[in-house]
Amino acid sequence: MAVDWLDSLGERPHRSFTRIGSTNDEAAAWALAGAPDGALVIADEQTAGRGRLGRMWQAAPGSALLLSMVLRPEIAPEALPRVALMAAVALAEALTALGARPGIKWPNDVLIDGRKIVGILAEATWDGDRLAAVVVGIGVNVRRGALPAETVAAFNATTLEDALGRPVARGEVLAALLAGLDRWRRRLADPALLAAWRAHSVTLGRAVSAMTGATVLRGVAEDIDAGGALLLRLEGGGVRRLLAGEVTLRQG
Ligand code: BT5
Repeated sequence: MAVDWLDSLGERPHRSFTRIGSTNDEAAAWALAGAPDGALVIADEQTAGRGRLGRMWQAAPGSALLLSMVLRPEIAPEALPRVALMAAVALAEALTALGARPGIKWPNDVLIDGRKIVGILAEATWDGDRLAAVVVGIGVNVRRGALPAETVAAFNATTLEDALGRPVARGEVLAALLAGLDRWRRRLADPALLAAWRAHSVTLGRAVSAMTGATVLRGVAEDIDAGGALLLRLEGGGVRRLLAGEVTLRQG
């Protein structure tokens, strides 16, 4: 792999690959073998990049940021969703610093102009019933060719180069992102994290359809709570607390 964009890794323990199955799998295996807090796995290409629920994450070789960070947070299991919220905040801030105007769609998609530019996949690694580590995997569409043209439309996706209208080096994005992750990963319990998430949210205050399992709920996305759950004020009255799901923003 070209080393120019790896300069920002500095002294951080890391493993970099030209091609790998999934950086999340490599990071989880490394975590079990003792990878320290903040260790990073990064790749130019993934042959089995994963999204949530077994979905695929696609990226053309060499044009996206594909990485996973090992975290060893001291948090209760019910606070685990905060790790993905934290990554979304770090990404929103990094993209803002680069000149874009990103928004976070619950739970942790980062969008620019309503199009998905980032995917986040946080997975806990257990050692028996003890939380050993959390691996937070991040894919950012950086270069214009990061996705084949037909998938850009099918996924309603975009790239940072398209959003900014200028060439963007992956190293630029990596440096900004690592600064944000290092700042926020030590502040998982800080109410300021939720405040920063709210400030970047494009979901709160909006009429949404939320799909959880096979059920579709309609209502207004009122807030997130301390555990990262979405509080949905239902059209028929009452508030539902959603721990996971897909949200579609509705007009009006
Ligand atoms: C996600 O899943 O958004 C989490 C993706 C995490 C990817 C990173 S890359 C580094 C690390 N290693 C891994 O193996 N994974 C992580 P989800 O919310 O389930 O969204 C997946 C859906 O997004 C797919 O079904 C497509 O519709 C769409 N999609 C796939 N590739 C995309 C891309 N490059 N840009 C935008 N949308 C994409």
